[in-house]
Amino acid sequence: MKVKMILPALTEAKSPFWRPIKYSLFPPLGLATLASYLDEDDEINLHDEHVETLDLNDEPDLVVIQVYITSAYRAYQIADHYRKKGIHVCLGGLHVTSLPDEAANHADTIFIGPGEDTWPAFLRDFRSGHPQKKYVSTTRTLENLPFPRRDLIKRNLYLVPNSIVVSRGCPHVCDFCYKEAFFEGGKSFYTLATDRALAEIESLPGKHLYFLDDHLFGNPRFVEHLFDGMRGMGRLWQAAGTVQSTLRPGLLEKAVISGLRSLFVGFETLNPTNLMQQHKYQNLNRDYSTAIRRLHDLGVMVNASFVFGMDDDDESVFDRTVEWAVQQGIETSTFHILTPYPGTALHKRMQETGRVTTQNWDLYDTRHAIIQHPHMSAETLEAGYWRAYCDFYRWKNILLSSRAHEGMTDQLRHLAYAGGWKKFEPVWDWVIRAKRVANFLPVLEKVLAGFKPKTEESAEGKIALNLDAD
Ligand code: B12
Ligand code: SF4
Repeated sequence: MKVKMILPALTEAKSPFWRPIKYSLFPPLGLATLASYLDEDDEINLHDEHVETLDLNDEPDLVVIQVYITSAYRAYQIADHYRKKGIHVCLGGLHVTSLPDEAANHADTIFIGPGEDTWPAFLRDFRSGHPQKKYVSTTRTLENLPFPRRDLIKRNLYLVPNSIVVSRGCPHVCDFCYKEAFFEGGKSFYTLATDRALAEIESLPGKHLYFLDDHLFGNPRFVEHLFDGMRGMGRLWQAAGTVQSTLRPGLLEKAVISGLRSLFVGFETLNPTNLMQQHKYQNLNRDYSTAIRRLHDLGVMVNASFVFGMDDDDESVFDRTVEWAVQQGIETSTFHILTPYPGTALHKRMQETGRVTTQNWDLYDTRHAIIQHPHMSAETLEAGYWRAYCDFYRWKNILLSSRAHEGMTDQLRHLAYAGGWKKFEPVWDWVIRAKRVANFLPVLEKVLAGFKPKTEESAEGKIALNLDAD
């Protein structure tokens, strides 16, 4: 059977004028996971439109498309094209789960929720000639999960080919997050068995890993064993975690010894009323500065995530947040405008009070104001968002922020990392077009390692020094 798997891109990622590096970071891991359930003699073509041009002139037996909200229109366009040719089209992923009726207009079969249970069921039905119109995930387990078919991934087109997930979902419930809607009807947080996770990690070539788990530290016992198992593997890795998890004694140290060098942390807002409103209780009464200091003291760079436009924000939120982030010596920041994704508790609340201003999914990219805010116009929100990015990544602020670190090496690493992402965008643009992204992985590894060759020993040394200082 000929199977074509497609991750469609949002318009920006295909621009002939400008290619942001963020779309050439990670390969389509979800589709590579689904591909692992196909037979050995199936002919699989896996395409990621973010990094390659799609050829739509083929005639596969089955087309499989992953749909995110921002690429939904493109996904439907591709689906319609293949359906006109009489080819069976499957649509699944986050947006399909949020809005199944919309997606069903463009598909022969839709999938609700994660695919590990429904996709093999569909394949059996399809091969026997009786595919259904809709499959709903109910069984949530990663037991017997095959390794993703990474052989189908064009590694040279990505800066971070070794992305991996060892869990699904998250133990928390924040109003604006996609997670509750996506995992409805079953468990919303579950992990691989430690040995299975370690085996997949060992199978990945090179040093660098990026855990794409929503909250890698969500099950402390699981990750403690994982980090113990990773000790000695010589890995350098990045991941996402909560403020709370960075404050837990002992766990972060284990993570660092096993190779953690940069963590994406959801600070979201500096305002406790906002946190209450979004039910982000796990951030309440946590000392953000202590969390950052702890990470920095252990040699972990911080990628801080902030959301603008929660109800208690006003026009001062942009400058205050940037000023605070610079003072803290945060290396990189990701800013968002509050965006209620369909299916979330936030969306329900906003919709009920008539505050959602558009249903144009292209604008749900967290850069557009698509809600009415009690104190700010859409223009103010969007202008503030762009100003925050501009200000945070001014050389003056990058330099200032790097001085929050004590050692010269950490200051240099800060400059190289922050500057590398945001100050050399024209270089990235050229590198992407020249298909040379993969050549920069060794540079990323060097920067993460703080320009030191022996990562693990230096981490242990750093932890020992910190303990002595205490
Ligand atoms: C990596 C990532 C990216 C990467 C690349 C995405 C990629 N290559 O897949 C980059 C950096 C480009 C990116 C960009 C953006 N992202 Co993003 N990203 C992620 C992240 C962290 C991991 C995705 C992943 O690999 N998951 C692991 C794999 C195994 O799971 P999966 O992909 O979901 O696939 C499973 C199921 O969904 C299902 N499935 C999926 N498709 C199909 C199809 C069929 C037929 C079937 C049966 C099943 C099925 O089966 C798979 C196995 O269970 C997620 C968070 C998350 N945890 O998912 C956010 C996330 C997907 N991103 C999000 C957003 C908002 C964005 C941006 C708009 C952000 C921005 N402001 O720039 C952009 C635009 C994305 C776009 N192109 O349209 C949201 C999506 C919200 C939504 N409702 O769609 C998420 C959920 C983050 C969040 N918490 O809000 N992102
Ligand atoms: S902690 Fe993060 S991943 Fe978990 S529910 Fe909240 S926003 Fe979502």
